[in-house]
Amino acid sequence: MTQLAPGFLWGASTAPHQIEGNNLNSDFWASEGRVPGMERSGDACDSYHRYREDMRLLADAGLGAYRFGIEWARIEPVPGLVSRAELAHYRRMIETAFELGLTPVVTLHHFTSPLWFAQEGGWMDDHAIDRFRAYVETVSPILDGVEWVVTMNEPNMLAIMVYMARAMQDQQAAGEWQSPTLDNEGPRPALPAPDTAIGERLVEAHHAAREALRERTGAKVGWTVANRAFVARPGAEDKKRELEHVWEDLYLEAARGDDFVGVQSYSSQWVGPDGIEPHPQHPDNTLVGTAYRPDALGIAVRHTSEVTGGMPILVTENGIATHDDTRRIAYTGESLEHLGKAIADGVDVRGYLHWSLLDNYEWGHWEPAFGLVAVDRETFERRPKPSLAWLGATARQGRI
Ligand code: IFM
Repeated sequence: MTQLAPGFLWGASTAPHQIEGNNLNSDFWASEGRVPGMERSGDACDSYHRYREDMRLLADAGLGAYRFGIEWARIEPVPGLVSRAELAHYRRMIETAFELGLTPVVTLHHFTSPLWFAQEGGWMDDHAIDRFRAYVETVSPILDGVEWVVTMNEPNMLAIMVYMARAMQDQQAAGEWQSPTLDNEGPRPALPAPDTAIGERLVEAHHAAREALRERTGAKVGWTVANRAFVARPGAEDKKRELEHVWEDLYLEAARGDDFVGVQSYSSQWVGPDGIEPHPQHPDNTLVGTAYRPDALGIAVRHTSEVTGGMPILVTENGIATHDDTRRIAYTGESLEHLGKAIADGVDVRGYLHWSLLDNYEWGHWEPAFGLVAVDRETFERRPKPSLAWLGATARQGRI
């Protein structure tokens, strides 16, 4: 058993576009209507209106932290026009979290941008950094009292999304949409690795946002990185290091100087001399096609700690896409065992936030169910699964 430090955060994560519904002014909403094979987010889980109910479920289960996001496209629906009503909406969310005894972990950018920003040229446009920094400055006042702020979610996956969006625009990519968060190995065509030039631009944006937040808030600032938990076959260590650089280390190195780094882990991937090995079809594979690998979380936090020089880590996402909640509990329990061992070995982990609180919109797909709570998509009724109470009980033990 590993005893956890007092104040260790236990909770769950969400993202605005995936749960709020009707994110009408965002780039992703626009692409949902255009790209074949993409399901629409629509009303999503209607969390824009039902956030109090969501937070209450979490608090009542005994969990103490909630990661949610602010949607840039709502705050600034057209360039320079700030919606005071939307700022007030997100401030109400933060205050609701305080009122319910939840520590808010607030993400400022989770894959989606305003449509106008994308049309202007997106992240590679000359104005991108100034635009993002201005948005961060605009939301800073409503972050009063918030201790944990994530500037950007999974910049490494965002780099792939931005690249894919450009390729689709240039008609270079044909065929059906497939979210980059779905497994890219196996029978599907391989995803491009994160584009390094886009990645470097996102690093610049993160550093600009960090500076703006430090000047205006007392929050701990960091960003979250999707971890592939690469494991080398004998003789493939160099290949693994090469892949790690492009997939995650570029982003982890850029986190040095932050107050914390977010680790997001779901599965692991073998690396052979020729690169990432597709893993075979298997009945244990998850609904997003990834292998069942709860050991990934241990690999991810150890690697992150090594590359960042022992920075404080928040597990900002870990979970499994399955309709079988018993399997979710088994996966999460095993993941936590690996996390506990890493903590016992000295990795500085400050919290565990499960992905996700709700069954939500998985970037073009509704089938993958990551939630501790099911949501009726017509009535929006929330139906907590046994895993919610299980995670709450685990949290109350204060040890792993
Ligand atoms: O749903 C996503 C989330 O938006 C980013 N991290 C991975 C999750 C599951 O694929």
